[in-house]
Amino acid sequence: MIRAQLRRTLVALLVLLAAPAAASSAHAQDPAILTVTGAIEHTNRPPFDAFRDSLFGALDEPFERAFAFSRADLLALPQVEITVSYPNWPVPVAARGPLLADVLGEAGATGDTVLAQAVDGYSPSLKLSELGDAPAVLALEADGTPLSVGGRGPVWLVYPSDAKGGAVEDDSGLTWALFHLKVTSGG
Ligand SMILES: Nc1nc2c(c(=O)[nH]1)N[C@H]1C(S)=C(S)[C@@H](COP(=O)(O)O)O[C@H]1N2
Ligand SMILES: [Mo]
Repeated sequence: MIRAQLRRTLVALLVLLAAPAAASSAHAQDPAILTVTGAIEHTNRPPFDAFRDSLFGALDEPFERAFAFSRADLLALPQVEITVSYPNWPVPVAARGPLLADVLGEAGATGDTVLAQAVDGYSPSLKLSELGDAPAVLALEADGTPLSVGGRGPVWLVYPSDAKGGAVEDDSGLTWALFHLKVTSGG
């Protein structure tokens, strides 16, 4: 009687202990959707592999040091929402996700220049000092809807239209379908 009760209690305890472990190992199975490479202090994956890292290879972006983020990793960082409008947009957009600075911080980025590369090869270079205090968000969501691959996702780099000081004509530089941030110093 007492043994059976003890066994039930032990089973319940084990289930409780196992639950968080199961949840975090599920996260570990998530694919990387954004990889930071280059001048970074922290790494969480091996260097470029020509067979496995085929998009990096096709875009001629091999790397030694890399830190990969799953969607869950990006959602685990503080989320910021900025409402942004550009002259060529029909309506303002509320973009939500972690700050670029926080993602670069996680990877221990040491450089000031970031190549923001998309799956279609679009890859503008961004000088972090030019952004000043303006928030740059790695948006996972726009107007409450997750960004899809095929749309602006999986990640869309968004910063306000006046971020770099002068007037802008359009949203060039706001990389959609972003998958790679390459950090360099200077250049
Ligand atoms: N992945 C990706 N992001 C991109 C571009 C692109 O070609 N590919 N074009 C940029 C430019 S030049 C502009 S003006 C805006 C809007 O371009 P779009 O209308 O082609 O989205 O997206 C920016 N982000
Ligand atoms: Mo453009």
